[in-house]
Amino acid sequence: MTPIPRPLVFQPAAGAFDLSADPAITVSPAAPAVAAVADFLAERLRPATGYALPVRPATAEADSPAIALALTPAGGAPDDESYRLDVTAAGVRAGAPAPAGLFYAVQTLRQLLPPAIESATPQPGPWPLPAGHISDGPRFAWRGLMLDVARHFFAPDDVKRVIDLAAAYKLNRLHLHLSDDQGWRIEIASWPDLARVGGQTAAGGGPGGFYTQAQYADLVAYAAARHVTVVPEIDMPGHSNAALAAYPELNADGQARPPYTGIEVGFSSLAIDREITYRFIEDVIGELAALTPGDYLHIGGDEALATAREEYLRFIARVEAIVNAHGKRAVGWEEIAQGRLAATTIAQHWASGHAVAAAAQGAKVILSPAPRVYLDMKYDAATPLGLQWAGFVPVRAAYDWEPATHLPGVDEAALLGVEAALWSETLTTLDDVTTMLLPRLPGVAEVAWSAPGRDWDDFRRRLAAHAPRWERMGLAFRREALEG
Ligand code: TNX
Repeated sequence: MTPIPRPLVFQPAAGAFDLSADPAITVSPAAPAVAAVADFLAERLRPATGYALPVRPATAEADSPAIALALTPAGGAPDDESYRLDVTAAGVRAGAPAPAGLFYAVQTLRQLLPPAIESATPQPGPWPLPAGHISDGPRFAWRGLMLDVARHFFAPDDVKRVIDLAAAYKLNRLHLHLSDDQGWRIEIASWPDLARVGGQTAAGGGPGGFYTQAQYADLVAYAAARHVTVVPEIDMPGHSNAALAAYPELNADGQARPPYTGIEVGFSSLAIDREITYRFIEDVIGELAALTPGDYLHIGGDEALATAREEYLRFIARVEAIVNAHGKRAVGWEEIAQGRLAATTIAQHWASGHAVAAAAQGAKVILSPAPRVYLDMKYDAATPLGLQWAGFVPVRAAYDWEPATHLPGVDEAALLGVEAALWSETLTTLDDVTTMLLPRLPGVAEVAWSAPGRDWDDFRRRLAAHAPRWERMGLAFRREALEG
C-alpha cells in the first residue's frame, strides 16, 4: 500500500524482506545524527517484534541481513529532506544526503510493515517488508501543525504525542500558540506573573497550566530529535488578555483586566503607546529566542480589532524589528501584511486576502486556509467537538485542494508551505486533539509533502487501510470520517 504522504516515486517489486531475519541496523557514517535515526527505528520496531535489532556501524563484509542507513552522497545540504529506500529479499537500504531524509525513510519503512508493528507489546508477526524502490522528497519546505495550548493547556507528554504524529507524516514544524486571552503558557523569568497569574486560566474556566522553561526546552529537543522545528507564538497586540490581567502596566489605562475564560475574540490590546510594552516584548522575545534554536518566532497579529489600524502597523513594525534583532525571522498571521514587512518576514494566510499583499511585496506565505486545514472545524454536523465558523471540514476538504492555485495572487514561488491549525476552544484532552487530527492530518500532510495531483479515491482507500495503525498506537480518531 502506498504510504501517506504519497512518495514521489513508488515502485513495488516482487518479494519481501522479512524482519524475522532479526537484522542489524547499520549506520554509515557512524555519526551521532545517523545513529540517532537508527536508534529511533530500533525503538519503533522492538516492542512489537521482540527482536534485538542491534544498531552498529556498517562494515565491509555486510553478508548478514541488514537495514542499512547511509548518508549518500555524503555532505549534502543540511536542509535536504530527500531520501531513497530500496527493499529486496536480501535487505533494506536507505540513503539520503542528510539525516532528515534518513528519518523520513524510516517513517516510510514503518508504514510498509503491517499495522501490528505499532503495538507496544510483542505480536506474532510475520513482518514482511514488501520489496520495491522509493525515491522521495518534499514539495514544500514548511510542513506545519499549529497547536493552540492557550485556550486549553496540554501537558508536555500530550504535546510529545502530537509531535510523534506530525513527524510520522513528515511534518517538520510545530507551531505552539503559547498565549491568548484565556491563558499564558510559557514561563518568562523576567515577568513571572505572566505564567503565575496568566497561566491559571483556560477557556471554560478549567485549571490552565504553563510550561516551565525546562519543560519547553525539553519539548524543543524532543521535536528536534524528530526533525521538527518548534515555532513559538506570542500573540500580539490582540489576543493578549492573559498578559493584561497579569500586569496592569501593559494596559492603556494602567488597570489590570479581569481574567477571561470565554471564547470571543478581538477585545484586548496591549498598550501601543507605552514604552513599557516594548520592554515587555523585548524581554519575552529575548527569553524565547534564547530557548528556541529554530529560526522563527511567531508574533501573532491576528484579529487586533481593539487596536487602531495606524497603531497596529506601528506596533507590528517595532515587534518585527525586535524579533530580527534577536536573530530570528518573524512569522505573523496575514493581517501583518497590511504594513511594509522586513524581507525575511513570513505571513500566514488563514481567512482573508492580506496574504496577497504579502506576496506582492515579496514576502513568503504559509497557507492555513480555514475551510481546508482548520482541523478544529467539525468534520460534519454530527461531530461533537469543534467549531464551524469556517464551515465543516470533512477529510476530503482537508486533502483535495491545490496550494499553488488556492489564492489568486499567491503562486507557488511565494509559498513556503502549508500548515494545519488546531485551535482548542472545545478541546480539553489528548483524545479530543487526536480525534480532530485523525484522519485529517495525513491528508494535509500529503498536500504539503507530495507532488501536485490529488486522487481522492486512492487516498481514501489508503487512509482506511491506515487506520488500524492508530488503533495499535492507542490513539483516538474519528472513525465515522473515514467514510467520506
Ligand atoms: C480564528 S485563526 C482565530 C483564533 C480562533 C480560531 C478558531 C486566527 C488567526 N484567529 O483566535 O481560535 O479562529 O477557529
